[in-house]
Amino acid sequence: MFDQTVYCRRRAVLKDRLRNGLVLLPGNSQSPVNFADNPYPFRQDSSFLYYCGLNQPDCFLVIDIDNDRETLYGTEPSLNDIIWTGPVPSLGERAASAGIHATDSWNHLAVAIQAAGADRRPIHYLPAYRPDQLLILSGLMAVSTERINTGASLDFIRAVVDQRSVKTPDEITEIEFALGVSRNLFLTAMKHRKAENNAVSLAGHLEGIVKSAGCRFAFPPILTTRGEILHCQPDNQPFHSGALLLMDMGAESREGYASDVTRTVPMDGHFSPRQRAIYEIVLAAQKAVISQAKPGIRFMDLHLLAATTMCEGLRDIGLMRGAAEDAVQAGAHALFFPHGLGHMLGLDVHDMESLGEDNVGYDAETTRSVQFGLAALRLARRLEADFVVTVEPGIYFIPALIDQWRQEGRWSSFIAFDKLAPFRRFGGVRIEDVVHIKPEGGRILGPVIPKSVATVEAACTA
Ligand SMILES: [Mn+2]
Repeated sequence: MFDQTVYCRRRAVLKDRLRNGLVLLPGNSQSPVNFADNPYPFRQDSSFLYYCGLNQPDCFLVIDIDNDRETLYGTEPSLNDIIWTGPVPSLGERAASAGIHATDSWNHLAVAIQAAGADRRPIHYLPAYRPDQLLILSGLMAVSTERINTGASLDFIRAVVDQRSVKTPDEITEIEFALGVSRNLFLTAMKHRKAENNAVSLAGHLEGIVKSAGCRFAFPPILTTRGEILHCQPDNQPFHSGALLLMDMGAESREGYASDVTRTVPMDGHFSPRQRAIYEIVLAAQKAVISQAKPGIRFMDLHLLAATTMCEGLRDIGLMRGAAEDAVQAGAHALFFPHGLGHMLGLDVHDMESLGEDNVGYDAETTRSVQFGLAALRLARRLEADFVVTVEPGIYFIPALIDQWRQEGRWSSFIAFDKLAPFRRFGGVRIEDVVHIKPEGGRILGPVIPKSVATVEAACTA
């Protein structure tokens, strides 16, 4: 964890912002696989990590703003715990490492919350996303599990979003560490893609790299020669030779910071002319966006810039026609680019998504479009200095979508449907980097991972 002063400062900012009431911050519990003593790997709640850095299960932080008191609730290790798991720090020692001076038994938590409720003081909590959190909060607040999340505090959500959106140098260092591990993943995958030759084997090979670095995957990796299936699940079917291998993955640092990179590489080591043409269009869009990214610009406008750049490229190779701006305005580009340009990244790969995508990526000025494609954009609001976002345009050939639009005659003035037949087994290309928004512009974080046609081909044939 970071130095305790980091967490004290973050909590002080939160208290200033919320001004009064009781703040509830439950940590996560172990999640059983098939019985309680056989849990999934533990992952702490990201907001809990942000405000106190403690990475043990079954902790609950209560901040009493009115009385300026912070209390960590939990259970003292028993003799039995020590017999089975060895010496563990006491609750007080854990709290002290986060700059928290009071601790209390989990059994007293309900009483403290009920007392605040009886005094009609505001009780702030975030929406729960795990069933056990939902049950705990529901019990403590005496509100049904169906209604508990509707009572989540919007003031608290907004305060957390404002704080966590702006990354400090310590956090950037963590993200860059994760990206360093991710670079090893990509170089290894480029080298061993043929020897492993299916997603399950390749993922297993890569997981060893992540674990040896003391990390984990920030999300299940996507490794597929069917890139047009956006979240293709790994299987043991051989990769298609001659196809493009789309790899979207990232390590998570030991402190919980994510990384998220996508590269698309030729299985055979060299791009075919058709693959290269599409690849260069996506790359041009990604570079155009990164060169324009800076504080004050709306991410929605960067998404539209990516779409326009790709429509121009597709027009140049005969797959689209007409003015690119008109095609984008109509939404015709979404046949090839049906997802959003990117998202915030931090302690979560889709940072703070559990607080509600609209609370993170949209605001009073920028509301969500209902247009197919644009509606999937997770982040649209104006960027600010020290935001960290992904930039991940892509072009896909999705036969079911092409067939449906063609049948409906949808945007046939912009799309050359008769030229798409040779692309039905093309798959997709996506190129993604993590970008730090600095006052002077966007900076790609982490060490360089091969991206140009020449460097990708070199890494794939080394
Ligand atoms: Mn991403």
